[in-house]
Amino acid sequence: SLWTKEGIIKSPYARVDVPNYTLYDYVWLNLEKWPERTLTVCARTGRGYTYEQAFNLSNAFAANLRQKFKIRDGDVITVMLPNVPDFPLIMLGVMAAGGVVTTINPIYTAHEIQRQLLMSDSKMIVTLPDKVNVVREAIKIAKLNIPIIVIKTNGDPIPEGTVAFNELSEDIHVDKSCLKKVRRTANDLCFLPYSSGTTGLPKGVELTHRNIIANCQQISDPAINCNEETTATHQDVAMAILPFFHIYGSVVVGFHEMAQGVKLVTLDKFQPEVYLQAIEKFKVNILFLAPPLIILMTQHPMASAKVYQYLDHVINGAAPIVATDAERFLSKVQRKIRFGQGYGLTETAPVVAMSPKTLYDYNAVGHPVANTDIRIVDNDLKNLGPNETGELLVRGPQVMRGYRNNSEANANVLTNDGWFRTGDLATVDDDGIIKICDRLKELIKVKGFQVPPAELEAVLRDHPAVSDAAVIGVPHATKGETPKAFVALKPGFSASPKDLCSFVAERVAAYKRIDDISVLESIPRSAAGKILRKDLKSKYC
Ligand code: AYL
Repeated sequence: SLWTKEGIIKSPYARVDVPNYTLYDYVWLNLEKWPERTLTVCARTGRGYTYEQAFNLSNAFAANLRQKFKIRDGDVITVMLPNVPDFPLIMLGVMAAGGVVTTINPIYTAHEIQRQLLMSDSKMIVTLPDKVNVVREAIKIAKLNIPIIVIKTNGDPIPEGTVAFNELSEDIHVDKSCLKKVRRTANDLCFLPYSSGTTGLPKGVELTHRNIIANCQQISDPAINCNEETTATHQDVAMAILPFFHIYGSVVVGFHEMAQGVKLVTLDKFQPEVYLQAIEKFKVNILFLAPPLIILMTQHPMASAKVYQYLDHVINGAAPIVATDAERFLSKVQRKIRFGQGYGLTETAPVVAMSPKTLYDYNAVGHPVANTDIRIVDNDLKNLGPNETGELLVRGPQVMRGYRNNSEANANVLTNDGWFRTGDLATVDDDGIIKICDRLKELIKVKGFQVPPAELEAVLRDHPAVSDAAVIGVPHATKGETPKAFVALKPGFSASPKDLCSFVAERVAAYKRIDDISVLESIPRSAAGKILRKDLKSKYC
């Protein structure tokens, strides 16, 4: 049995070795086996790189970061890009320069960008030319003065005062020997994505080289891995449609697949027709998806068995899939392919559990990955048994070091005896199969993206007429969930729900917008001041 006497659930997979490398050394380790293979290619423009080109350009970029921009070990650099083919080169280049990557969704508003620039203490930002205006606005609000690097995706001149990435990466005169001065070990930070976790505003999630390498190794177990070996005659093709700025895209699709020599087909703008055509054209055989994409791939008029003829593996993650949505998609494919599920969090780099190739249960997320223990606990953190519902706790080499500069949040989620509290409700059966039941934490997920209620509540409370605000998630057929807000108004003030909705819309990215706001006399709060979200849900939803 995978259950121990104490009520801990073990992984069924053989322990994996976590080599003492940096992430860039790990990704490039087998480079000489496939130098000419394509690393990335843009489905829209055909722009891309071979593995060897990517390695060389990425290191020249790294050397210039140290020489021209004085980047030093541990410095944080913000990457705010859609999935352009250069994205992996930039991440690995920053790391090779000793830096730490933090990523921002390119549709973020200046208000959202400036907060992360400040919190992460970013030394520079990499973005697209058409994002320079909003980035400059954010830099101004944050009272910073940091350089802006831009990716040239066409022949247009770049905005004045910015530096082109390709000038730094294609610089053949740069002296790469300066990279020998970089002192980074497996236990140093390399990635700082933002997550709100259980409660509150987004926090920097400190991930080390080891955290990410461990997770790449863990999901490469033959029972769950999607890949055949890259050889002279074979290369797997994965679609990189999930954003690299999110941990699912960067680690599961990016680093994990790159370490195995896979071709990544990138798409920088979501155009359903281009996306569906590319699946067939590039003979994509591996698809990492989230529920809204699976639904689109079922309903779109272009969706057909012909488009999906090369698929071998489709993996859902980041949010629960409705079983009938999975079945409808598979009936479009018309062949028996693998349909798996991954579960995890930004804080666990990200995968905690993944279904083995043999499991076809759309409500289950499989077993804990290698080197990973989990347990299901009650409110007092006492272990529960098979088929009982409780909070899922994780222990493993992929668990983050902690939230950046936030001992209070760390104390809430990291226990003294080495467990991480996910804030998710789950059950595990006698065979060690995990099912995620619900979210205990306040986090809302819209299309698989985090929408922290505290962030929207803070925006609403900035409105001159609002005295208090609460935001909860309500179920939505295609988005999974959508935020619903309640506000109390200051005496003598008035504001219509429509005005409040546009006030929020001006300040947050489109997927965080609220279109349902109710005005209440007061927001229900506990004696300690906590919003009683359950009461709001049961009374108004
Ligand atoms: P974050 N089913 C249900 N809920 C899920 C699932 C799933 N398969 N995966 C993630 N969640 C929810 O940080 C859960 O509430 O990372 C969890 O606490 O944006 C929260 O999402 C974490 O949200 C993969 C691919 C994990 C992706 C990921 C997750 C990255 C999402 C494993 O194979």
